[in-house]
Amino acid sequence: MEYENILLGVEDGIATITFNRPKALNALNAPLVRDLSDAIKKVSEDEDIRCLILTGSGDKAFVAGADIVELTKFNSLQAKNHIHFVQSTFDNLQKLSVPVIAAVNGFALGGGLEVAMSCDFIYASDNAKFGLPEINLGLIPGFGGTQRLPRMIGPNLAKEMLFTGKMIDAQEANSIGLVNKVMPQSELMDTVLKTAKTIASKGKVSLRAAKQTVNSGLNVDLETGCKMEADIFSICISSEDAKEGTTAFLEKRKAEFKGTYNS
Ligand code: CO8
Repeated sequence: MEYENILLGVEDGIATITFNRPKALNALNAPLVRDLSDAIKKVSEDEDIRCLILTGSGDKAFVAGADIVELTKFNSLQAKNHIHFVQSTFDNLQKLSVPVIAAVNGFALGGGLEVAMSCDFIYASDNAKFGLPEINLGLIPGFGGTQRLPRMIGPNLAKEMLFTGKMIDAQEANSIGLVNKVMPQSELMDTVLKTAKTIASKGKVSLRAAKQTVNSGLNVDLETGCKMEADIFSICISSEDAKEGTTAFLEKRKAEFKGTYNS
């Protein structure tokens, strides 16, 4: 399906969503988020998709934040309704059963950083810049930034970024654990695709289980998390993928995962 504000492509089981408003540095307005929400639903319904990549059009920005022109038109109630819609869209992104990689190719500010943090991990080009600059607008983040950033980099560093509104470069983002890998922009998509292909070659059942166990475990104490791990492991072990993976190891061949629970 054609969208006005994003591009959705699927090749060899790997889907790519590209934020596509380059003249506004891919800023997130309501029509773009509606497109994103629909595309996430499509990805969730397509059994053949094994991995999703998010990136931005052009060589300057991933997403430069919420659309500031649009947000000046919201009253309090409209702002709250819009925020609920965007937050639920980012939650749906985070809860997708397939792994999601953010390929950050430039500015990831405000809502741009918030959408990147809703992905499973971030690879960045060396020109990328990250920040929550809402404080400079007399605002705070509204799409999960006050919650996800401290969980990712700790409260002290997150508060410094929130209170100063400063941007950090890709190297610094890498050094504080916000970004997994930094590379020249010309290598970003190839590197992300390579990782996506590695992920796509694994068993769908165990990928989903690994993602779900980490995400759910982050919200509970260690003991409860380990119990969840045992429960989810016990479901995994009876899957066809697990039989194939262990049999392939013993037969000294490459596993061919089908992604089904029952044999
Ligand atoms: N919204 C709308 N338009 C934008 C945005 C944005 N966030 N960012 C850039 N643009 C537009 C510019 O206005 C400009 O348009 P034009 O060519 O028509 O003048 C074009 O993109 C290019 O931008 P610049 O000329 O500014 O490019 P520079 O290279 O000089 O600067 C920056 C790049 C540093 C990224 C700069 O554009 C900037 O600071 N942008 C704003 C960043 C920002 O503050 N983001 C946070 C926004 S708030 C937010 O994300 C969440 C708030 C909570 C939402 C609640 C909703 C109800």
